[in-house]
Amino acid sequence: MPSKVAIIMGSDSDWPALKACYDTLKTFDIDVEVKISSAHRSPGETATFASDAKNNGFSVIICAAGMAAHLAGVVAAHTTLPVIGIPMASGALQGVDSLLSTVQMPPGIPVATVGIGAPGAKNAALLAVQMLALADGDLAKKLDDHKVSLAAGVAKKNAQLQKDLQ
Ligand code: RP5
Repeated sequence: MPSKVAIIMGSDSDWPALKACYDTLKTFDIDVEVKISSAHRSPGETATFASDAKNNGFSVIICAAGMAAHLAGVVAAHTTLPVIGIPMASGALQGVDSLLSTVQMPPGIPVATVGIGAPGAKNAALLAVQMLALADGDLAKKLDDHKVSLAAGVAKKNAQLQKDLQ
């Protein structure tokens, strides 16, 4: 069965920061489903999605939520699939609240928590790809190429800096 990744967000207000996650997964040609489902506002729907995710062909679930962010934790409570949590920078505390809510899981229910907002969203996608690449040689090769392109980008910027400084 082909690998599929779910991106779940607590609100449509999370989408602008989360799009980096979707775009990165698409760069690697990953089959992605995106959904709005809230641990607080639609708890039944969220629990059902998480409980059925494995049977529905998902391999990894990425959850993004802000404020008192319980989405990743609730999803992780209902599945044995790996869950990646992205704290969103919404509300008065701009993501510090959601970071602590997402990362401080009790022993037994892990959530792999990335950084706040769009940078974390991009890393969540890459982490999911790295998980899938454990069983997919073509994907592993794409990740190697990605690392090479990162290094090439730094080298190019450094060359420009040295030129500017002359
Ligand atoms: C969380 O509350 C959502 O994930 C969002 O980050 C935050 C605010 O939601 P809205 O009031 O914008 O819908 O559940």
